[in-house]
Amino acid sequence: MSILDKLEEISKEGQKEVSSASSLEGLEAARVSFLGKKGKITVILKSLGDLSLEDRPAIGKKANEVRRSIENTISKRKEELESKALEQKLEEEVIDITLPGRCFFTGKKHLITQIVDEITDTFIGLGYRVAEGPEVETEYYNFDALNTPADHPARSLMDTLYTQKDGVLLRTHTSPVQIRIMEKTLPPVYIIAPGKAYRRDVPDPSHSPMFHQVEGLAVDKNITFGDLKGTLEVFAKKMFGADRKIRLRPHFFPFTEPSAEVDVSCIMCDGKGCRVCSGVGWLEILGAGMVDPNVLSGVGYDPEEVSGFAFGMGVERIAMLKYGVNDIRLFFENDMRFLAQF
Ligand code: 2NM
Repeated sequence: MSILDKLEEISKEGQKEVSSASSLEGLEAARVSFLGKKGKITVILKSLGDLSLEDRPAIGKKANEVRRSIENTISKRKEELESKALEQKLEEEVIDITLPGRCFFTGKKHLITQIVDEITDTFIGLGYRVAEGPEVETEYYNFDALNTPADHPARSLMDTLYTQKDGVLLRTHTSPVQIRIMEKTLPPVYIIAPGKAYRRDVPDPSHSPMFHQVEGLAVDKNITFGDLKGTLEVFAKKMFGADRKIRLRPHFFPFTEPSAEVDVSCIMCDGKGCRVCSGVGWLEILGAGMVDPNVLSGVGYDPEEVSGFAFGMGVERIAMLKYGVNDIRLFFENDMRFLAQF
């Protein structure tokens, strides 16, 4: 076979291999096998020097034509394969912008914390300061300083959680915080004490051995029962709606005299009577009264000089009324299906 025929054969073979390359890798392999250092055409071009002078021009010309034509085919095929690869990549990466986004739960404050914050903010707006104190208290601050007699049932092992240590207990209300503040501060005093309180209760729909309280205290010259009523009315309207009314019923607490329980007109029926208020039109929201002179003198205040009012509320109770929750235990089970609703 003549070299020209051989070149013609290599040309056909090269065109076929290059055109049928199905990937960029395959195309490169084909290029190397024809145009690489030891490629079929390169070998012929390198051997031109061994040919006779008459044969050399024709064969050289043909070899160069074949090389150029294979090069052309390679670059055309390369373009085709590259655009095919790009198209495939674009198809794989296509984004459906009509799909709804995925929602992530961002977390939020526990409902009890929300209510504590809301109550706290209302009283900060009225000029009160926030006070905190220990949850493990002494019998003195929890009972004695609050005018609670030695034989009062609240002190019993049935109602109060005592520690191993004599005279040390878990506070049953946040009032001891207010005693501690009064002991070291001269009047005027306007404070609220939010925090946890503990009682020896078996859990049921309305009892939990740990619950939250916000208590308030105002001591100043000429503080009256009217000041107490006006303050609680502002609070009740802020918390339950501007249309709410309040009423005070006589009650007894060891630390206040006179004392009252405070009701808000039913948030469901506005006082007409319904299932929520058991037909009476009123819901109990807190206890309150004028600070007993014994409590004032116990912290070194002169009951002839100053007077004060105090109140206390259960945060879980407020939350249950406001949101229609019927079991206090739901607040402490940490079921996200419940908590995420608020
Ligand atoms: C209540 C009801 C009435 C109260 C009294 C005091 C203190 F320390 F000033 F004496 N703090 N909180 C009080 C009064 C609490 O809770 C139902």
